[in-house]
Amino acid sequence: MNDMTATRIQGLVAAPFTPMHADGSIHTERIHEIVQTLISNGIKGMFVCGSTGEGPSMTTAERMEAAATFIRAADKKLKVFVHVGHNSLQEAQQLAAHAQEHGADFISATLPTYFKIQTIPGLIDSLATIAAGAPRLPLFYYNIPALTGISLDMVAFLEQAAGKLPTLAGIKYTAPFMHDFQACMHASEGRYELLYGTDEMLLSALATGSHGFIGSTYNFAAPLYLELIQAFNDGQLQKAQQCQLRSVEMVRIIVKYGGLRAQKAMMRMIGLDCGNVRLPLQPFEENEYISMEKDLRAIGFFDWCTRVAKP
Ligand code: MN9
Repeated sequence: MNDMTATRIQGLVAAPFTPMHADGSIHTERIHEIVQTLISNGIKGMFVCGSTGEGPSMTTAERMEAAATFIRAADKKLKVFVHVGHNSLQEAQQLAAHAQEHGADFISATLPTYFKIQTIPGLIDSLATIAAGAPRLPLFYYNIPALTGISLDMVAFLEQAAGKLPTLAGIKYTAPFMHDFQACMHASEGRYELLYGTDEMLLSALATGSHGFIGSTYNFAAPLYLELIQAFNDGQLQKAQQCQLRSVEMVRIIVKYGGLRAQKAMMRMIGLDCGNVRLPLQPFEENEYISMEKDLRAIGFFDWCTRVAKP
């Protein structure tokens, strides 16, 4: 482990939704309340402008404004990861520089998804271009093959990156390949930090020995996952399994209603309205809202969902 990675994340990092007004513009004033709610629900960090935050749908100026506002609102009480991935590596580099200048703790990046990277040296060189914008910030490569269509061998990447990417701290790993995730934890003499990103498989990741998790559902179901982690640490495997099953049932409902668009609507259900998704994601309709709320009630969601911090 190098100096850059000396502080390892223990616990949950939420990927907040970017709150939006009805016209799609960013609801900057709502960000403070979102951050306070994460803090009061035991969350350790935030991953801003990622998939959940609709970063790829935002302009560079909007991303900078949202990131700066989240960082200010966190006021050092949460670790802040700023996602800077962009189809233009130069824009990504500028986003990285902005994140460093505004006090982010980490940067993370996917790579361009239009012209996809084909080789590990190409991946390393592209990440180096982004990292040049923020030479003081640890960098996490964001591996999410289901969305990027990029699925290079992450073990080989970590083995080859050592020495070539001095700020590389690890990978935000969002894929169900648990054996590969575990191998990454031990690649390059265990130098790198692996943060797991498939919330409905958190228990499986715990079983591999991991202890840092980044995801969308920690925005609205943090108590459930904290109970899961506690049960696992106390050796109460059956209880941990029950908690995970609830998460699996919840994610099945989320998937039924279209994934991210449905999750953003769930924030309004818990009392912290983040508005609708913007195009190209399909706006959530009122009739879907009523029907999904009924489905969530049936699995007891409102008994173990996040409690909103009232100012
Ligand atoms: O990376 C998120 N993945 C996507 C994190 O956005 C594709 C996850 O937190 C999922 O939203 C979550 C529900 O499937 O596991």
